[in-house]
Amino acid sequence: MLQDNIEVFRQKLEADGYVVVPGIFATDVVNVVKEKLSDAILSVLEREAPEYFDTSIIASERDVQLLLTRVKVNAPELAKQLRRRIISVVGYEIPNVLKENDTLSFVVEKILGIRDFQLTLFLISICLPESRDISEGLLGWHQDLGGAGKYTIWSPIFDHDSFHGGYLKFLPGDFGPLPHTVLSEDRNDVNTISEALLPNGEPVSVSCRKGDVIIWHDLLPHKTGSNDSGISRYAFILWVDNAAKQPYAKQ
Ligand SMILES: O=C(O)CCC(=O)C(=O)O
Repeated sequence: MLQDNIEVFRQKLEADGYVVVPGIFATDVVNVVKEKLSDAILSVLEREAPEYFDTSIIASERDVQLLLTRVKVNAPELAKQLRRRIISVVGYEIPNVLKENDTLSFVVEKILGIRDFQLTLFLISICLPESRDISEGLLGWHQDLGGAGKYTIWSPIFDHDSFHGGYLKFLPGDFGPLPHTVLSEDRNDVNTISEALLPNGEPVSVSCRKGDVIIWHDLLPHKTGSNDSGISRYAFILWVDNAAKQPYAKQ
């Protein structure tokens, strides 16, 4: 199935700057990431917000994810701080596990045209419930600009009910580097292109299912799609590039 459609995916990426490729990560691979995330949520909550660390309600992994949602409802500022802490605890591991994945290697080679690749960074994206703006930790319009790799690979950890609204928004088009002038909520996040400087075009909303990936190239303007649902949304993000290239920090 993947093999049969590989050329279609390659052409879609070339034409629009992004592509959704289904069925890349098996459940056990996503589970490794999920367990790391759950551990990080629990350890940060226990240490930094013990009033929300309620083990009696933790019957399943899903409940662990809901703990953070509960903080956002009761204490939005605290939720933002915890979100950053969780990202810093869990955010920069695992590329080696994922790099061993044959399906991912196949995709990188056949769709991105990179035979010997490096995954330089691993980041968990946490989009808290009812979040629609960079002041709430979403990333506004930006280009990745080759910061950590030529392409970004984004994959959700759960199937989520804000699926249809778009996990990400893209502005397809052939753009060079655009000025990034708006500071993001967190100095470790990327800066943002102001709406006034955004080129004309029709943004598209893009989602996928757990195990699928969304891939885009580093000049494609994109932003986090809002989370209009009542529960947090989680994804992992990889930057991929030629192994021979020296990685350097994201802009
Ligand atoms: O997951 C997100 O919120 C957006 C990720 C993104 O835009 C990026 O990594 O460049």
